[in-house]
Amino acid sequence: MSIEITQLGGAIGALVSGIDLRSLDDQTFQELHTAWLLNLVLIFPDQHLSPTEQRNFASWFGELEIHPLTEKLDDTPEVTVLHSERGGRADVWHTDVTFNDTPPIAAVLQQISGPVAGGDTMWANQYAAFESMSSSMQTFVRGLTAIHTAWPQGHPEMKAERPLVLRHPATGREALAINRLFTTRIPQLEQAESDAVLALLFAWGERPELTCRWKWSAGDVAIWDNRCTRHYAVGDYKDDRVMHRVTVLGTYVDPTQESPATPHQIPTRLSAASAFERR
Ligand SMILES: O=C(O)CCC(=O)C(=O)O
Repeated sequence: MSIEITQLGGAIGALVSGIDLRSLDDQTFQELHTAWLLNLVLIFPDQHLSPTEQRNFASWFGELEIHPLTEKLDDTPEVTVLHSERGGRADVWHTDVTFNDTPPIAAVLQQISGPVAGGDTMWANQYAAFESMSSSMQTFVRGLTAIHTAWPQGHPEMKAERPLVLRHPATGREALAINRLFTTRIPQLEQAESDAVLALLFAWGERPELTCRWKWSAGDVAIWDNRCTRHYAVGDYKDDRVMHRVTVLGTYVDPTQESPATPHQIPTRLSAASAFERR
């Protein structure tokens, strides 16, 4: 397969053409994986994957989640359905499931049907968010942790305290690791200080210069790296919008290790609620 990769935004995102996600081989996967680590979000237009094909593609990247709570397909439970008219809207900048100690590493999203206009998805590069700070600010935030909770989904007891800056296990780059949906507090600071610093850092990581945006057509597929991005589903549409999503759990798989890059076993493990459920 001879694939072509072109940048989508200056800071994040790439379009991949000349590929059929149904028939990956080890070498093509390695190419894709490298491009994914480099661009953080890959878009594959016009793929029209069946639920099984979407699940199989995602399973190249690691172990998959079967979500205990969300609407999913009966015969392919790894596929969650995001239906805008049934609450499947995610129009707040977020990173998925950061209230878990090991949030998912990736999500594979496909548009099944969408509005005539609007309903784009945006992603923001959180390496660039960190790297564009002054060194004084970098030093300050490196010393902090943040509390993340699932309160928007009605589960404030589900929480994690994680460093505010995380080093990506594959690239070694540091990324700002907070988001306005789930991050509630910097415990080292007084409440008012924490509120002000979080407000600054939320906005800092959402600047247009850090983002790319995809206008979907049915059958388009995206995969993002949840360890170094935030995303936002723009809520500017009226018609129904249906997306299929498969989540790759936070067990990192290093494709350079000696085991061949073949898809992972489909697991039966359950894990915590993800972002779109908050309504
Ligand atoms: O529907 C979208 O465009 C994004 C969905 C989303 O935010 C999510 O799956 O976490």
